[in-house]
Amino acid sequence: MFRIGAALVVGSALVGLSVWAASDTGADTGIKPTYDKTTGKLTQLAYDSNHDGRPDTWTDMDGSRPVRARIDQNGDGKIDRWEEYDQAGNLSRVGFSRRNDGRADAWISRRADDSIRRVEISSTADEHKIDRWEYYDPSKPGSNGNGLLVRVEEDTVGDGRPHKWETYRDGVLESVAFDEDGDGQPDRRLVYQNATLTFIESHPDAAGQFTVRQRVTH
Ligand SMILES: [Ca+2]
Ligand SMILES: [Ca+2]
Ligand SMILES: [Ca+2]
Repeated sequence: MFRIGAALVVGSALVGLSVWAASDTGADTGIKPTYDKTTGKLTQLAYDSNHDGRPDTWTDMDGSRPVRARIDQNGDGKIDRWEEYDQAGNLSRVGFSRRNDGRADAWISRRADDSIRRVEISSTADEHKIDRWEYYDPSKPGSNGNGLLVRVEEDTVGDGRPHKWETYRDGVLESVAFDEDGDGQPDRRLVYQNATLTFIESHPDAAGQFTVRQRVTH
């Protein structure tokens, strides 16, 4: 579902395409340009990417520069992919709808250091209220084409900061830490071995190191 690799390819293809369309190539391309009536500047491109006669990709343009795009990838009439471009016309952020309800609720930004990929998720589909962060290692295959899940952070109280932390090893839950007093620092950590709860750590010192470690007997 979150194929940023493919996303970036599609993005650059779109940029190429938009420049191409801007040079006015005729009607058979499936691309419909809209121009500002006063300035004559290109403002939008509607593109029928799968040639079914209906546009599915709408790119807002600032002349030859793409600004953002709304895409209905599966043709159900609801937008399911949102692309944002930087000043240089490079794809900078992609939004998705995990619920497929026509509203973006998860975003991936392109970062200089792409060794770990972060997906920002909003349970209320509000890009200003991110309350879940998922981190993937794209060098390892995962179940969703986005790499292997390595950790998750969750804002459980709605203040914009994480209060729950999960780590994964080879895709299996390794630890869950909780912030119990709302200061943004973990107070208790559950440690799993072979997917079995093995230790409960608590009483962190000033440096955040847990000073009490209890073995869980089963
Ligand atoms: Ca179409
Ligand atoms: Ca759709
Ligand atoms: Ca705390």
